[in-house]
Amino acid sequence: MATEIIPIESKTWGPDGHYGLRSKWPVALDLAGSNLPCRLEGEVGSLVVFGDIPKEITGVFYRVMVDPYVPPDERNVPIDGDGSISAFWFHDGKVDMKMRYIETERYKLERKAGRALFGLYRNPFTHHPCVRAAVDSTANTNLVYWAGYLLALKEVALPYAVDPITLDTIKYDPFAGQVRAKTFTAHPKVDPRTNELVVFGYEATGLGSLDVVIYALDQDGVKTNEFWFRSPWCAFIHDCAITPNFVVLFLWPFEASVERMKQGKQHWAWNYDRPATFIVVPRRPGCAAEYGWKEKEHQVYEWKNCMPIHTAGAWESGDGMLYVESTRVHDNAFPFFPTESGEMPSSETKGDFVRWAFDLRQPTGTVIDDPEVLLDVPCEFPRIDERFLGVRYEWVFLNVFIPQRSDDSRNIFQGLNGLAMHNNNSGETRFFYAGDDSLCQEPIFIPRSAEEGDGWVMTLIERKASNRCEIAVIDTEDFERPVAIVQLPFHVKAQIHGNWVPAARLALEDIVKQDEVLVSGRGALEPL
Ligand code: V55
Ligand code: FE
Repeated sequence: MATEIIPIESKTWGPDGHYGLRSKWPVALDLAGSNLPCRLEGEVGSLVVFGDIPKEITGVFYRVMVDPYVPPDERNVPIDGDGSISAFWFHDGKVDMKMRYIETERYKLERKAGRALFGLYRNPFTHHPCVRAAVDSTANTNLVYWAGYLLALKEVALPYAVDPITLDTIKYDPFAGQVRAKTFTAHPKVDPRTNELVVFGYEATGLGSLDVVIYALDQDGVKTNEFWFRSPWCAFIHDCAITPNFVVLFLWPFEASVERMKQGKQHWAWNYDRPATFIVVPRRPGCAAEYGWKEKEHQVYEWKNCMPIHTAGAWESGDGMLYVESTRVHDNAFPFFPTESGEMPSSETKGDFVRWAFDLRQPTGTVIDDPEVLLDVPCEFPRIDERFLGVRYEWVFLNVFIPQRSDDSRNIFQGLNGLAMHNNNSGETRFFYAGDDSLCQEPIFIPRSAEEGDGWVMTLIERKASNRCEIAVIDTEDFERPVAIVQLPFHVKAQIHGNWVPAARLALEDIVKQDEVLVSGRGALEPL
């Protein structure tokens, strides 16, 4: 993170740390070591594969990383910086790779200027006056394929639509004219039963506003069930969960203040007096009536101060309970956004994976019971077999610190060096250890049969010693050992989120069968 200065000698070569020469890049943890700026655009056909990639794996693994194109402001935070896509095309046991920046307004303006014009994360008062009217999205958080577009998402703004094949940036705000919101979550959820994309936006009418909107987009991108309400304070609302009848928003105890932004400071400050808060919102009129809720009513539930970061899934019990599973950090997990007075989280901060229980018959404002701890290790990026999004599921896949390889502290600031596959019914957990000096990223799941959890899990692995990255393909029948390793010929920065899109959904199956190499340099694929 930009706030911590590292000794430059440990990361450079030459008798005096690159002979005493300095680059124009801020010396920051998110721009050094495994996070060195990558900024590569290009294509590699047929990556080296160890083992065998099952032939049934046909589609694209999309990932997005935060990779500032120009040296950022000294106070840059790790979640800011231009979004760059890595797309891995799996077909016939082979993998082709392509990397492109999302050509946001911000990226184009700064690239042209050759220097940073945007200042702090989500703080227009720190931007150069000539770019204050520009879209401030870096599109760096998630990639979701919907209505024929690859949506490059950043929660501060609306989506950028990207061509899923060429990775060309098509336009900003592809669903224009339907909802007056200025923001769109980086974690919309696909409801597999209704084939809708469930969306929310917060700070939705402008900087520091309390307005929140939820709605759905059908498979053609047409909006339904728009519903507006107000947040109890201007909170950081990153992830959500869906059930057939509800959306649950996760409010982190950060607080935005336009006054503080005007002073040239960060958008967010952690507030130890705020509880983690959950807003439960009906997805359609009348669907909460059986719990005694009035029309247009939503409920706010609270727990203690903590940071419930990413959700796995959620379900309704049928007798008035709603359960959501998420990772939880017991303190502020973003030390680059300390409190207003500069108080940082404890370096001993713990993390786990928990199940939150909400009794929908309880009134708004209820403080809920402590969640049940399902996995007591530092973990992040929980994902499930997403055909089960919204209903009770058995299997959770997540990025973890392998207990046997840990210092036993459960400290979240250790690197996550493996994956877990946890069974919610039996309580059994299986681990994949990425290896010494290696870190794992968010797993995605690819189904093989109709049975939940039968298939493969993929993750990007960083090999620190050789300064390279690989993709591990793991069969869920034999989780400890990958069936294939796909080697990248270089290192890419750790990425945040990604998704698997089967070739059938991209309507590419026939093309994929004909072409050995899918990179556009060989003329294989044109936009559909
Ligand atoms: C997160 C990441 C973001 C962001 C807000 O991991 C929250 C959480 C990469 O950008 O803007
Ligand atoms: Fe996220």
